[in-house]
Amino acid sequence: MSRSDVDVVVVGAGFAGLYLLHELRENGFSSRVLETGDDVGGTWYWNRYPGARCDISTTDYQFTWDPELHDEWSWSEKHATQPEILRYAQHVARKHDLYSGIDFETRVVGAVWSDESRKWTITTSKGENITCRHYVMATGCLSMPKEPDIPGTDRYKGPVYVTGRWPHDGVDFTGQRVAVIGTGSSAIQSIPLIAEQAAELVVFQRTPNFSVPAHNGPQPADRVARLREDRGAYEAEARLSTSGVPIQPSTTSALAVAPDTAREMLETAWQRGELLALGATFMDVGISRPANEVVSDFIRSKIASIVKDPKTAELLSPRGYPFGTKRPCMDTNYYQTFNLPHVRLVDLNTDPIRSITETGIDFGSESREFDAIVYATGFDAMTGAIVAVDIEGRDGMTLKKKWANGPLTYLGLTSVGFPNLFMITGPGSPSVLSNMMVSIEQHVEWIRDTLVSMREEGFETIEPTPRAEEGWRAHCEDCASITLFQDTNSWYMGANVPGKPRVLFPYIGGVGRYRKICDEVTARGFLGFELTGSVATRCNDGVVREIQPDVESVLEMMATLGLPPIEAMSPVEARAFSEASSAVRPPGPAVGEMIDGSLPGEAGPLEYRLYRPASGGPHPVVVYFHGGGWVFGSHVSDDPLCRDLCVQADVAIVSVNYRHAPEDRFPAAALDGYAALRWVAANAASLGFDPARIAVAGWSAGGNVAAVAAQMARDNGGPELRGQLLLTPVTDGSRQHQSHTDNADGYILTKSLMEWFWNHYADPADRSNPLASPLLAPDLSGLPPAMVVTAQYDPLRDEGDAYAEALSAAGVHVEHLRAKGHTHTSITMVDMLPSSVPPRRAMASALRRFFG
Ligand code: N01
Repeated sequence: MSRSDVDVVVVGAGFAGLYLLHELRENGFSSRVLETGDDVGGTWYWNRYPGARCDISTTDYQFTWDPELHDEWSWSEKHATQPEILRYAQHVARKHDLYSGIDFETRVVGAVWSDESRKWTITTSKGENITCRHYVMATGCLSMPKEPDIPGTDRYKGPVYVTGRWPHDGVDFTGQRVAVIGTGSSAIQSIPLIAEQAAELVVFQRTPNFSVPAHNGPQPADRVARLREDRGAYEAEARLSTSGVPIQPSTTSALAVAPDTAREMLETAWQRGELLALGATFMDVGISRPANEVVSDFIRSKIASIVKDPKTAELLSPRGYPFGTKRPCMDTNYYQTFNLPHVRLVDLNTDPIRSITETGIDFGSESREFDAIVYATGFDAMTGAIVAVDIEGRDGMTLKKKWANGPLTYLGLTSVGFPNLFMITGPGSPSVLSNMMVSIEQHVEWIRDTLVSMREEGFETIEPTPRAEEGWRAHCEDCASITLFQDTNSWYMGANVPGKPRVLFPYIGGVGRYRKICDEVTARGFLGFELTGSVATRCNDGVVREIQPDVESVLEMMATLGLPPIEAMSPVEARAFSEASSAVRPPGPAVGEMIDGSLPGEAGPLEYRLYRPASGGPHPVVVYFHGGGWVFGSHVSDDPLCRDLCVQADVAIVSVNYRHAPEDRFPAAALDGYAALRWVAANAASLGFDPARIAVAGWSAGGNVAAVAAQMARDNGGPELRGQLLLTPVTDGSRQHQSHTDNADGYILTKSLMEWFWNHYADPADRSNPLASPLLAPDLSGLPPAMVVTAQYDPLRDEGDAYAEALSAAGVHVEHLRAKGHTHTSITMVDMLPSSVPPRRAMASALRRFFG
């Protein structure tokens, strides 16, 4: 093997580089690992500041690929210190003879792809050019300290320390006046120890952080017991968990328990001394601001009870951003340190640093001299180390230029225009939102298996397609948008580095979901990748995930329940099942008033429920028809949706219990719908509505009834309608549409259930009647303005789309919302699915527009 031409060049000899080197060798790939430092360890090589520890328990933060390590190595504490973790990395490297595969004190200064040779050329700081087929960045997510952005940093003549580049032989602060700038994890770990030595310590804080006590000590007994009992099962659970640590997800809302109970639960979590325990106490800490406040309040109360000076306690108390959206910290006596007489906290919001000077710091109205300054100001996270070297891909494009507005990757592993470039724990993968060991192992194994598979099939290059990359970006954004992360100035969002684009850099869909997606990409013939070789080219273009992440979670949860198919039930059983399901859902927002009554239908009285907003009337009124396939449901079955529309659109809603099949078949529901509409119009004024502002709305079969009622009103002399809101409506029972097949199964409303509904409702001959299939009406002109909402994963999608298009072609003003990643039912799940909020908001806006 020539050392200057290898199969794979790997940058970085941290845990990722070490494991990858091992796997490359095991699988017969030649490689070079290039490392800037003079030893292995990565993060744990560079971050030697006092107090540096891992804040994931050592039961979880260790390699799993070499089972012998578990017997050979025993951790002395629950949260290992930096020297111990570094010794562990060195032990692994020695045991597997990895040192011999690493070039130390060797930086990469350039990397250029050649389409002609299908190889990368890597130039090193030692002047060497190495060609390689594959180039892997194992450079770590928090390895590039942030450039100083404080005025005067170069003026100071005394010693300056950066936490991420700490001197190897330590620093003695005894008797010194020390300034620490920053209050992130590194500062919070080091401040108590620096305070033990310093004569005077001033901490400069821009944003207070949430920190929980580490309670250092032995490994957690419950985890150790589970590992002893069945290590394989424990590790498998970690790999499929949300954050790479096997924690049973909570099913309790922080808002569903009494305040005292919430406090007790949080106190238990606080005492555990585990980073993830507080956030995992409740299911909605990451997605609901009020739920998050329960946890935030608890931590603030802890700070107030620890820090004696109330003013300092308040300054240390984070406010204005949700717990967990900046990386929470773990400490040993951090808050207690501020009770020491020689420790002072400066709030940079009221006393900003005017300049670092030759001898100290000018801040607020003061000038102070210091014997040493510690910068704990963080990192250019996730992308800093990757773009530090101009990686030049196809056609001279550099990754830095491509990522100017935010990193674009497929799976956080690869990027269009950069064939055969892989990133370990790159942006767009769970990385820093996970236990890094689990994520590193998963990426190394995916890259290893991909290279082996390419070799076996004779492919030389692999590159994602633009469609797959854009799809992944959209999926990452969908995941991020249902969390609280996006409004916080955090390094997760790139907000700590001036000029850095603001996006959520890591993938927040969870480690388990992410792993399944990567495995699916492989199983589907490298979906979203183009592979080329001298023998063949293969491109299996596509998008791996488009479904909204919370919708997918609901589907997964329902799949585990093993529910019987509704179409195997009798109508009576189906109605009971539907009512039982409705009984356990959140109720929806409070409205001004709800009144139940009855109105005359086509063949007898029909029940209705009136929802009125709290605001003063007279309100416009929407006559609403519920879903349930004409077979089940009632005037109260869509309660949460009706309340939500009532509040958001500030309209009155009359939800009607039209007659159901099979007892009352077609056209009973249609005729009742129109009769109810007529009655509401005739009695609008006496019911307190504005008689000039009436619309119809409905979901599913109710959307069908609403559309038919609008046509009947047009054809039978009124009432005049201001609009029709049709949510995933049934519009055509006469034939199959493509979406009936595409979305036949797995999305709650199935093709066979829809057939069951139709069979109960209408004879085949009747299904072409426009009163059953409004799409088939010979003329759609003259109908009121419409909003039609269709869902991507709905068997009814195409007939809804067709109705929107047909209305528009007939000159009707139509707003057509194609709800990406949604199912037939998901948009109605009020207070359950954050991703359903925007489509419902759009529906409420449409109602407001109907009524001017
Ligand atoms: O860096 P940080 P870190 N003027 O970015 C402040 C991991 N880690 O090295 O919040 C004044 O968190 C900045 O203020 P603000 C862990 O993932 C893990 O501490 O931007 N202040 C902040 O207070 C962690 O999250 C472990 O307003 C300035 C601080 O400096 C990540 O590494 C241990 C400033 C930077 O905090 C990074 O942690 C350590 C300025 N110009 C780290 N610029 C464990 O496993 C920045 N700041 C335990």
